[in-house]
Amino acid sequence: MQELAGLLEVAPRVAAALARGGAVVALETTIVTHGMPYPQNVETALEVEALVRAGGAEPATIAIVDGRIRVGLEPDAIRALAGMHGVRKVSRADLPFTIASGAPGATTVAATMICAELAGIGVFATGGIGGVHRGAETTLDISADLDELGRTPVAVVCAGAKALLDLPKTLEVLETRGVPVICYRSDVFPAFWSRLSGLRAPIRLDSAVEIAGAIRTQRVLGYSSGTLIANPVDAADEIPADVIGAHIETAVADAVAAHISGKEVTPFLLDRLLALTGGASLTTNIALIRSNARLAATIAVELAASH
Ligand code: PSU
Ligand code: MN
Repeated sequence: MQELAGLLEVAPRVAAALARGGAVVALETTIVTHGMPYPQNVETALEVEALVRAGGAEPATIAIVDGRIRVGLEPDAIRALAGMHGVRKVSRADLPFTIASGAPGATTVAATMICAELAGIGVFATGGIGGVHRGAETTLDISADLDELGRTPVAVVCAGAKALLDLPKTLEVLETRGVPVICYRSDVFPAFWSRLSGLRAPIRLDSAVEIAGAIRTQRVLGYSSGTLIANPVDAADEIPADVIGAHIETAVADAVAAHISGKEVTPFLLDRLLALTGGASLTTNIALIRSNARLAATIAVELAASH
């Protein structure tokens, strides 16, 4: 009989941090293989690990390598993954098959949450979550990230969701799934590249201490759902909603014209926006991930202190 231990390899430094009740922050890899071009993807992945460490937490970058879930990739393994061609984008539905096949896989928000939970990690930093796509009323394209947030008890720190999604519907689905959506120091839900989406923050909290308190209470109540912490990108780094909005319209129209569907939609749109903004979307993307890594480390340290 195959056992979980044989499929899950937690790096000794991560296992040690967890064993002593220390702070650990999970990090995803789809952002590396499908979300950013080389070499910014590798540079950002390594820098984010350094920021988590500087914040007093142990980083645990997650991917599927050689038929196992690896929790806590070392820099060489991150570089290797980023340099490979044909790495699979792995969400919940793909995870068992990818592990069984032995092929390399990069985990999305949904799959990273599953792996973090299996390893006992409760806090995870990323850029943006997947959501309800525009036109979902006919395509039914709704990211598995939303269902995962509704069923897996991991706190995900993000910069909101991209305005190329249908943000009102994304927030409705999160509410239906019972996911607390906490906006950090903002009355408005952030829209990834922009600080403002025009949508009211479901919950506003202004400190990591308060956020950790809310997460702890959620755990004590036995909720099986995750928590979403939406951290607006710094004003100095944002692309205002009206500027990015015009490019998003173009990118979405291009995706429809090119008949892009399924898992290719998000990578296609990100790539188009990179070209349409002359690289500015990537600069903002990197800035917001850094900011999310710092906040996630602070929250993880708070949670560990009250352990
Ligand atoms: N947003 C980004 N970069 C990314 C993603 C989202 O700015 O790389 C990735 C994340 O891994 C997220 C996934 O979980 O896309 C969502 O894909 P889909 O919509 O196919 O579920
Ligand atoms: Mn989809």
